[in-house]
Amino acid sequence: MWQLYQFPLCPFSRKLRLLMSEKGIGYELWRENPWEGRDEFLTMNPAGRTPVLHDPDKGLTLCDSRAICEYLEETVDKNAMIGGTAANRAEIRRLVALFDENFYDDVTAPMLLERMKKRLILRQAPDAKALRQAMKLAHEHLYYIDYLIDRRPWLAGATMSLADLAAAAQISVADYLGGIDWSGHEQSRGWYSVFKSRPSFRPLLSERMDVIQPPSHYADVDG
Ligand SMILES: N[C@@H](CCC(=O)N[C@@H](CS)C(=O)NCC(=O)O)C(=O)O
Repeated sequence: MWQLYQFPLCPFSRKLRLLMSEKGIGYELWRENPWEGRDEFLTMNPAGRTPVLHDPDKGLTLCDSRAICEYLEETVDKNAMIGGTAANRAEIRRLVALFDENFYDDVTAPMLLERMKKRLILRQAPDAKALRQAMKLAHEHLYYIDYLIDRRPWLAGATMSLADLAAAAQISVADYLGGIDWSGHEQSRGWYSVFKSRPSFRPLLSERMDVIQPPSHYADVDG
């Protein structure tokens, strides 16, 4: 059985969990706080980042969420999440990069720093200006999702794909940390609430990160 090393608010681990669940791949969750720099963890992933996917029976260790998602796509046929024509697949990969890189840098990473790391690790107060800037940039990203959903049923086209999983994973962490204001984003809200009711998403929404509590609408399917 796969062992997934992660912590509840790691968006890249969330993307992987969504993919594994949608493809029906079983796994065990192993809690890892990458900032602690545990020796055994650094041996598995010298980059010191979650997620890491390990199969003790095969002696196989995979690192980096995008490399792992591609591996699972190549080895498990069920529910292709990077499918369609070459052009469709390029569009899926473009959007995965947009959410893994731009959304993460603009919104999720600053929210994690200000609301999680400063509280749990650095024992510092959050910087209100940095939080306002992250929330402003979240609006820009939600406007782009509104634009896409006005034109397609799912972010990258006619069917759900890894692009939707990557976006929902980032947004769910930002939402947990109070960084998402859904007002004025009906298309994004509708797309995300369909997602929230999927069996793959429910376990993520019920998990909590230590002493940090999400806003009341966070796990509400109609919220
Ligand atoms: N490109 C990597 C990014 C992984 C990443 O940045 N993970 C964060 C947690 S969300 C991490 O482990 N950071 C190290 C730390 O917090 O010390 C991936 O897709 O897996």
